[in-house]
Amino acid sequence: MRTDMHQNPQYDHLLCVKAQAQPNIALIKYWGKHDPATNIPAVGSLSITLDSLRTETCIWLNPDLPHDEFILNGKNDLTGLPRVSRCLDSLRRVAGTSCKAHIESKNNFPTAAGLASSASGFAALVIAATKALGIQTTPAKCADWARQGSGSAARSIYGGFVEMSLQKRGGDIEVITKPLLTPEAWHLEVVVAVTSTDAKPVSSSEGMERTRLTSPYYSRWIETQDEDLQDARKAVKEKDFEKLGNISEQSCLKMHGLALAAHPGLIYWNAATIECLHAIRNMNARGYPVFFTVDAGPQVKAICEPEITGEVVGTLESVSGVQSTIVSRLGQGAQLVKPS
Ligand code: 2P0
Repeated sequence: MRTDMHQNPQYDHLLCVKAQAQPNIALIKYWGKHDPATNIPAVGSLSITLDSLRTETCIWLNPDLPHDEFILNGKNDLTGLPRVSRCLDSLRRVAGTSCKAHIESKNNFPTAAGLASSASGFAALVIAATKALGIQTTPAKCADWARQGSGSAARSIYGGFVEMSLQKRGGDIEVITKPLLTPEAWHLEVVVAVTSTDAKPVSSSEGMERTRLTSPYYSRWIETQDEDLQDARKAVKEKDFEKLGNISEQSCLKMHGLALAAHPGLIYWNAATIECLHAIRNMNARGYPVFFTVDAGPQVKAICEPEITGEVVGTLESVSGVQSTIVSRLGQGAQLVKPS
């Protein structure tokens, strides 16, 4: 079965399973791991899933392959392959097979540049792979497998507003990801100001570990996260834009303050990033319902009420160094799609 992203004609006769997922943007940030080996986060987080940014992933199981193959955006990705194979290994153990897979994945937005491509990537991979391997599953289980691939990926299994929380069970920590509010329940929009399309110099995993080991603020970050989550959860339930904006900006600045104080300090921003933050603060001070967040990269995300999206785009596009903007509504969770 052929798809538009299909690179290799030898797969024409094999069955492809295709899934899509959208990145999510954390309003209350995840930064730091409780256990790097199992990828259990040190803190809970709360996010919104986007609509117009998209990863599409096709998987072909092929018993003749000696190892997995991973094509990302049309190129053989040997760097990303070990993480992809590790995720597939967990699923193969459940399915009781060792059959290898050929995977082709494509993003319609810059990869590894602070736009959460690993979140949508692993969410799409898990949805496609569980289906291909015939695993009977639930969204909660898919979220947990996606989280083992990339912490933020669990949140992209669901649409709208999503919370990932940590619960202690005896000596263990259980990670629970669940939707809080559908995208239809609160119509917010996101304007992404792209200030660079280069891949970030320090990966999130490496940055988090460096922060955990060297940032003097790390323990306070862990201690204050539950209160931030509680405030944000309440703001989402009450659809209180101002409250959500305040707590989200604070969480973003706290995360970056923490990372800046690591050794060597992690500077994910460029000059345009900071100019955008000032421009958004300035709009907000003039009464516009808009707030910012920034992830481990230089792009700025402005979250706003839909009536002012055009003005937010205009403001951000006039900032020197902004290359383009992407507008998105909130979107649905990861799902299977028909191969084209
Ligand atoms: C988040 N970020 O909550 C935070 C905010 C970036 C800044 O999760 O190591 O790719 O694969 O678990 O999920 C980006 O890190 O990290 C991230 P891994 P991930 O969205």
